[in-house]
Amino acid sequence: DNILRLFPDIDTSSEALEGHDEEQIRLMDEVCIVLDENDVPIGTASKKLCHLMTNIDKGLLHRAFSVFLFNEKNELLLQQRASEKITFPNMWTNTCCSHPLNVSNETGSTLEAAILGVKHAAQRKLEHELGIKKEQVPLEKFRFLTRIHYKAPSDGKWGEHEIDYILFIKANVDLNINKNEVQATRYVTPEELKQLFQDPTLKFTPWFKLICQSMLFEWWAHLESGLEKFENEQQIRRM
Ligand code: DMA
Ligand code: MN
Repeated sequence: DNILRLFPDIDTSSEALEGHDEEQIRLMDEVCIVLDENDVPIGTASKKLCHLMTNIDKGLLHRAFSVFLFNEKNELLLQQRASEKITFPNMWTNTCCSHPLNVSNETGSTLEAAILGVKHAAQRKLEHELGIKKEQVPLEKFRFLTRIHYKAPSDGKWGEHEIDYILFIKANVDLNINKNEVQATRYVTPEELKQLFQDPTLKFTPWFKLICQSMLFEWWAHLESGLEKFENEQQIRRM
């Protein structure tokens, strides 16, 4: 991890992973893109290092994306995270989230290149988590809206600190759920989603709540016409 030069006193111990699911531990070796506050890549670090609260508290920030997928009826596909997930297990959230990795087609320094990079990463993870074939979610169908910079603890040890690229896509897809990632899915209308938020037995991820409380319902209302005016926002929204 070259990140040790930038953050010399970072926590690199592995005890935080003890007792977790083996496959999810393996995925903690993925290499994320480390950013400064303006979304400029400054290095790379493992997914594990990027999600330890002790490191986040030292300023470690990485690039991420959040996909919101809608069917032909403009219903949003939600997922409930698997109990095996190390961060935010069992919580309901938007269709798919993850990180562009330090691989050639997912990195980018300019905003334009970074948007293309997260679209490639989105295709990869829609297939990995939900079994959606790339042909059903072609790159040109993704619409980039904006970037959200937020920080959120999960439990004591783990959390998120990301610049999160928001991607909308309208596509009818076939699902083949990876149970190690996702325990349930459902499509919702805006009204149904608002009802779900009233159910005290359901837990939602912090980023999904932030997006719902700010822009989601307005963007959603413009899915059929007028979404262009919300697309390609240059400014990073700080939340
Ligand atoms: C990380 O999502 C990205 C955001 C926007 C929270 P995640 O924890 O689902 O990532 P992964 O599926 O790679 O574990
Ligand atoms: Mn993350």
